This record gives sequence, structure tokens and C-alpha cells, in this order.
Amino acid sequence: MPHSQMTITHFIIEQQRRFGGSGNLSMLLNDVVTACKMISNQVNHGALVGALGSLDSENVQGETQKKLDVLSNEYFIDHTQYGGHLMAMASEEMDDIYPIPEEFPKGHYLLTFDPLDGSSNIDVNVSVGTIFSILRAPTGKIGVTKEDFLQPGTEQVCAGYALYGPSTMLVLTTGQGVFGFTLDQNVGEFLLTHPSMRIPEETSEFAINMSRSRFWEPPVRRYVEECVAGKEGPRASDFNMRWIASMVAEVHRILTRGGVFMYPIDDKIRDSGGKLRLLYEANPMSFIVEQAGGMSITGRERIMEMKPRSLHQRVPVILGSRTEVQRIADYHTES
Ligand code: AHM
Ligand code: MG
Repeated sequence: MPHSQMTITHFIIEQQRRFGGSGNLSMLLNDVVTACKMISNQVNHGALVGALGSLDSENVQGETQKKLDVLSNEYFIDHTQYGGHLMAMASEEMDDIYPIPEEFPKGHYLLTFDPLDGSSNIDVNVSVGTIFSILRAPTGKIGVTKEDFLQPGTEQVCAGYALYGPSTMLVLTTGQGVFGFTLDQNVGEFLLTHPSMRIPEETSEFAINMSRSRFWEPPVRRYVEECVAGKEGPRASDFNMRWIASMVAEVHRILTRGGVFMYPIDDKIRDSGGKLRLLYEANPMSFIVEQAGGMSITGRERIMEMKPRSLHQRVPVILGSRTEVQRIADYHTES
């Protein structure tokens, strides 16, 4: 069967046969895929189904929730809780963990997710996405607590994102490379379109919110200034800049044509530790980026080796093409 015709379900089963593991992960992934298709459908219909706009509520991080944030969170819970593969889940949109209710069987995994990342882009019809990460649940333990989720990113069993852009794509890794699937809306299936995605090592494109430049630390300031100086500067090359304000779209661009994405620590967000959340944004994206040959750091350390301290912990994120991220790491060491 040609790659372009392989469905995501077929792919997951093949991977499991080649690399071992229980059938439970494939079944859990199938549920996650269904949730992403549901979210994709709502995002596509936008104003036609009254899905745009904000609610009066705020999430645990004090951010106003969009209708689609809450709806997407519900889709994820609805489609993954009954299958018997999960012990509990945690999401950007829920203050506390969500243990699988009494009436459903429990499984071996924990799921963390950001149901709709970049949701400030929804009302202006710019790409948004879903990010997820799967961890092993503790064995031989009755009940599940927040602490069970505080595992370093290196413990992830699987990570992925769905990008709701001009086409809907799902990109995932189980630690054997990165694979991209495109949703065929007529068939209702994700088909393998991007086998073995690799991030180009060299790049001349960077992504950062420049409006925060006055708060940056010296190493980030130095890196960006050198890029902006172009051919006449120390890099002797012209760089391009992009900022979509949607991490999923940003990471997808980097997987496709290389680049660096930065949401570094700065003076304004120093007390909160960063902008992006470790468990359901930084860790899954780092797993994907590393599996595609890239690098992902806070500036000072590898993100996936951090021992999480809390469910909604924020961290600085600098990820993308290996050579550039290594350069930024060196600038941090030198300063
Ligand atoms: P969200 O989870 O509340 O959507 O926030 C995360 C998003 C990322 O997708 C994106 O990189 C960043 O926030 C954009 O932030 P800013 O608006 O400061 O540029
Ligand atoms: Mg988010």
C-alpha cells in the first residue's frame, strides 16, 4: 500500500507490531484522533455554528476562555474517558486533574493536553491547534494524584499535535521518528502524507514576539540582533522573521522548512517562569522536535529533562533547528 494511502489507524497498528507494546496505546490514540477530528470540524465551521467568541470564565492561569477552548476540552474528555486506557487526564483548561470517573474502566496511561492552543487566533480565523502528551500511569497504586503527572518529558510515551490550518494535519511521535497525516475531509480519515519528518539543520528564519524585546535577557537580545543585522552583521546572512502567535503552526513550519521558535524568559514574565506550559505545551513539542532531529531548551537546560514541580508550570522555550538552538545555548553559557 503506498504511504499516501495509509490511514493513521493502520500506521499506529504497524508501529505497534514493529516496535512492540500493548494494543492499548493504539486504541487510546484512536480516541485522541477522534477528538481532534471533532475539534477540527467545530473550528472549520466557526461562526456558522456560533463557536466563536469568549465566555465570561477564566482558566486557572487567569486567561479568558474562548467558547472553543471549553468545547474542545469537552470533546477531549468525552472521547478519551470511556475507552478504559486512561487513569486520569490534565488540561490547560482544567484547574485540577480529571480522574477517570467511577463508571468507566481504568487504564495504564495519563493524558495531558492543550485542547486549543493559540486560541487568541480563533476569532481572526488564523491557524490554531491541539497539543497532547501521553505518560505511563503509576502501577500498583490505588487512585491517582497530581504528583503522578510530574514526570520529566523524557518519560513521554507519545506526543502529538493537530493543526487546524488550510488543511487539518496530525503530527505524532512515539519515539520512532515523526510522522504527519492530513485529514481527508471526504473520507473522514487522517492519511499519512509526511513520513519521517526531519527539521533542516541550518536555517535563516526565526520566530519571536518582538514587542517584548525590551524585556529580553542579553543572550536572546544578542541572537536576534545578529539575525536582524543580516548580511552586513556577524552572521553574514539575511534572516527572515515570522510570528503567528500559534505555537502549533510555528512548530509545524519549523518541521517543514526549519527555523527557530522562541518564547524565552523575560523580565515581565520572570515570576511566572515563562509563558508556555511544561506538561502540555513545551514537553510534547520538545519530544516531537528532538525526534525530528532538532533541539529544545529553556536557554539553560534541555526541556525534556526538567523535573516538573506543578501541573501548570510555565517554562521558557527555545526550539528548532539544531545548529541555531545550539548557538543560542552557547550564548546563554557565555553570558
Ligand atoms: P494559549 O495556550 O493561551 O493559546 O497560549 C499559548 C500561545 C502559543 O501558541 C503562542 O506561541 C503564544 O501563546 C503567543 O503569545 P503572544 O500572544 O504573547 O505572542
Ligand atoms: Mg496553549
